[in-house]
Amino acid sequence: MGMSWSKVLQISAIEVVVLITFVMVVFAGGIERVLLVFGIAFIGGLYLFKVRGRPGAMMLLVVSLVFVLANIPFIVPSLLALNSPVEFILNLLFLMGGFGTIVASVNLVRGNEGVAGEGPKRWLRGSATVVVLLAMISIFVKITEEQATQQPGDLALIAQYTEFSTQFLPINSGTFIYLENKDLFSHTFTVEELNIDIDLPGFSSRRIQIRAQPGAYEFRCTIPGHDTMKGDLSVLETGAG
Ligand SMILES: [Cu+2]
Repeated sequence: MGMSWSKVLQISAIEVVVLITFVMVVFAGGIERVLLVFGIAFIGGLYLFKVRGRPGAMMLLVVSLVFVLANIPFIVPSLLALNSPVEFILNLLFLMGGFGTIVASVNLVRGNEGVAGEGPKRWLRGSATVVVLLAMISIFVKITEEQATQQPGDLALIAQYTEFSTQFLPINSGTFIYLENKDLFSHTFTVEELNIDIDLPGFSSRRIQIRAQPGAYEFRCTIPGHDTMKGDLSVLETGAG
């Protein structure tokens, strides 16, 4: 069929939004390589669409369906992290971009004009409004939320690049732990035996006091795919608290 790139990009504008989001997230760091595979598949789909038309649209549809389904376990916790605008807005764009790609691809497969069609246009306007509204709410929540700061005597545990800064946390009962997430996506600090389950949205900090009987406990992050984020929490003796 053959089409100019500008025409391809024009009628599949949402794919371009998704690709730009990819690039942003990859540069922000800490994102799994799987995303790159999706990025390449998207570009492949765009190219196939340029040279062959409909088969490319089918490929874009399949890739965007798999993309949205595969990302739901990661996106859902992030969408609950309203108090972390960077994470929240990026994931919202991800989700909307994914859905938008599905809408546009379906339209292309049916032989219509992709994003240029009336349905996708309405969808785009609607979701843009939703993103802007939710982004404003998220920023408001962030501004009004108190961030924890590290106090003298606190034991610090930093989450960065989907790793905890240490795998051994020897504490006395009553010790405060200062938790900081330096990634732009969510982690948790979870100690099941002690009923501790702290959400750490992207770029957030928390401070918690741990009171427990002496013993060995396991702390970990419960986000899917973060199985390596775990360590030993040893409570050495019962403190004055
Ligand atoms: Cu994690």
